[in-house]
Amino acid sequence: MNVGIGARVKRKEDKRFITGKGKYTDDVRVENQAYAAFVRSPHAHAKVKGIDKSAALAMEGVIDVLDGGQLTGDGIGNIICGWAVTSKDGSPMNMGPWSALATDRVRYVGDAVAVVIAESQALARIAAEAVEVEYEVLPAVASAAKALAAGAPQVHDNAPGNLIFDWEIGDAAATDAALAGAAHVTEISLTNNRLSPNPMEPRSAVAIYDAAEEHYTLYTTSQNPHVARLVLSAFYNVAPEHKLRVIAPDVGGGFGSKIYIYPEEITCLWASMKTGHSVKWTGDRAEAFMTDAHGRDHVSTARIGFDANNRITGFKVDTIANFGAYMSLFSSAVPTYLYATLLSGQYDIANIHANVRAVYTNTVPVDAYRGAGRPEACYLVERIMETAARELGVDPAELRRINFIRAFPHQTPVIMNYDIGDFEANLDQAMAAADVAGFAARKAEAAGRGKLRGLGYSSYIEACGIAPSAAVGSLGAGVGLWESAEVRVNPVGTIEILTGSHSHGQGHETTFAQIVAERFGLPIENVAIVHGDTDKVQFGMGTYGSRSGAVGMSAIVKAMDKVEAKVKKIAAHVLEASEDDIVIEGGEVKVAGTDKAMGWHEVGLAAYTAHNLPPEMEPGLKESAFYDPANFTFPAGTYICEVEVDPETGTVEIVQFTASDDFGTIINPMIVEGQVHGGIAQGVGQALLEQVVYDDDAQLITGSFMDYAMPRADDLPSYNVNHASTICPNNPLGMKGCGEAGAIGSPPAVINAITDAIGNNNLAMPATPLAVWKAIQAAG
Ligand code: MCN
Repeated sequence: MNVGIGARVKRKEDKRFITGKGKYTDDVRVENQAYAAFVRSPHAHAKVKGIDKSAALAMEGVIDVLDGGQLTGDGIGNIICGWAVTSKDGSPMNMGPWSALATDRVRYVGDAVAVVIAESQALARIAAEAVEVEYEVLPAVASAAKALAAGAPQVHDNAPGNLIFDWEIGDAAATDAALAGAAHVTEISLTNNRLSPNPMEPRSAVAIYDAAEEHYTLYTTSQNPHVARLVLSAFYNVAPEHKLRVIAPDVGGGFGSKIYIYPEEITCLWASMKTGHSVKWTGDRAEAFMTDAHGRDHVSTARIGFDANNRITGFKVDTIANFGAYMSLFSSAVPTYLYATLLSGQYDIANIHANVRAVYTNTVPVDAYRGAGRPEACYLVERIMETAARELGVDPAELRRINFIRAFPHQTPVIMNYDIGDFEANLDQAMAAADVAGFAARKAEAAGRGKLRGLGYSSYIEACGIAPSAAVGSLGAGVGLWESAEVRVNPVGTIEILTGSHSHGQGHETTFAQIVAERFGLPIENVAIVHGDTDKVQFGMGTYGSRSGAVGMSAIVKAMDKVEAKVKKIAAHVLEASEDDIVIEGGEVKVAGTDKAMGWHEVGLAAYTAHNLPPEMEPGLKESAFYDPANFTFPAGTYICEVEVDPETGTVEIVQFTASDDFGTIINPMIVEGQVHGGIAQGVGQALLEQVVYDDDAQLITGSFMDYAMPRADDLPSYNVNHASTICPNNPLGMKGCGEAGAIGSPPAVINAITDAIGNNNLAMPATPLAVWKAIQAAG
């Protein structure tokens, strides 16, 4: 059976997942186990005047109640954002202090004030209710626009006017001039609705302190355990790196929300040392809604200019980004380096300028959620293109076609250098697959039934493979995000791949094994993937930004190159041939054109039984590599959504959703399709259903699945997913990421389709039946 590149190999990991044998953090059972429950602020903004722990401490089985004063007293550092963004006046970002347990002030509903450690989870929760916190309630603000207004409540003393930074990219004067001279200017204002990530597995942590060794182990729901260890050590002062092991076992989805180090992980580690117990915390769904980093929450206005031939002359954007109450690890990168740098979309635009203001509010921190910045860019670009097409009276596909970038590499005015693509091929493929030619007839037929049909396009582009050190360095932003891998051939000829990537649903155990099995001609069962443990894997930057294929697998290829070179030397020595004549073929290491061959078990044995090796060669057969990409990869494509709207009720049915994606070389089409399906489901969720709502006092209104609508099977169509690929020239496998595309490309396609159907462009996400019905009434 072909298991190599392009094969639809079933996921190896699914056996344990679908038989309930996955091992998640909450499944970890250790000796001396105690449980943590957090005392959380019910107020969005308040001074903490006092904490009365006595009732909780008096309960039998309560081990301790710890607070922020004790935590900071022990030298535990503040949570910080690691990516510097400098305001246009040269000033650094205003980062407010964030202690894992609040000391004097709470800044959002759910901010942790104290932690109860008890002998059972139930007791810990009951005791947490018994902790009396005296608050002095302060005025609060939830909306970023309101937080910028004069007289708004101040979230942090060191961020006057709640402004974190006021950043710009591109040439303002040239863009203004281009718009002034344009034959037509289209203007749009829109909100990118705030979302809750909702992975199936809530966050969890188990901290184990070994007093004899002064050593900590943390099991946690992390997408990047090595980065967790690094920041826990370097920034938060929990333990020196060599005294801390971080393990991310099976993780039930992350979607970006498990990148960061959260207060609970820091607190559990510290509480374990403090109490002498192992400390476990598993959040419930309400805590997830309250405390998992949210996504999106942008308010933007944009103007785009066209010349008389409908070619874009300039694009100007002003965005306000809600950061919530604190800055988390990557938050500053999201509306800047991951958003504004993609505002050129698929189009040849000479002049772009974007201004981004990042703002504190009394809401939970906002950071990456599937796509992180790129969905916001795509939504703005693709909504304004569709709006412009309607204003200009040009077919929306044609307006895109006129403006597509056709020559590569292409340098945009907002930093990105697109390496390769064929945007027209994706548009053509999507239009054919969606039968756009037959749309008019379908619309007429639907009208006969009293229904409104609409068609919406979205030609998206994103930057994945985060992040080339050179690009990151030139942005002055922080660390380069390379990846590392180790390939170990065991003495019996099986192979272990140790990778710094972390799979939490993406199927790495299968796709990573596929490239190794194919390269060395081994059965896929003989290849194991090891990940998620800082004691086993040398280092890693983890999984986000659809980087594990393009960056993580490239590191594996680099390590395999080294292994192959050594294998050839060993075989040449044992088989008494020239190294140049050794080939790896059909699962054997052979002398080309002869029947002299070694199986992998013989090569493995030779490598470890040193007497078989050339005299100058070290024993063993394992190699490691670090791979730093030369550029981002640029997945792109066109999505076409067709909807039918019931004008009586405003109900929207997606009758057809067609995708044409360019992901470069595809390793496993089945896994890639699954990624696209999942991404589109989340994009449809954003477009039609999902929205985090805080009231004017910054109380969270959507605190459960009763209030926050996730897409269900009957909200989603059967997808029509197609591929038209260009091979990425910047990594050895020619891959581009696929993990976020669906969530990036789909929201504008859905909203463009609904607005087309109802004849009113003024419709915000989520397009609930009520919102759509109102828009229909407004359109008359
Ligand atoms: N792949 C492939 N061919 C390609 C590209 C990728 O076969 N041309 C395969 C890869 O080998 C990998 C999978 O597709 O098995 C996804 O690869 P990639 O696009 O590199 O993305 P990552 O593995 O880095 O995953 C991150 C991405 C992100 S950023 C989010 S958010 C997201 C997503 O993946 N979160 C997910 N998909 C998710 N899927 C699940 N089930 N759960 C999440 O939390």
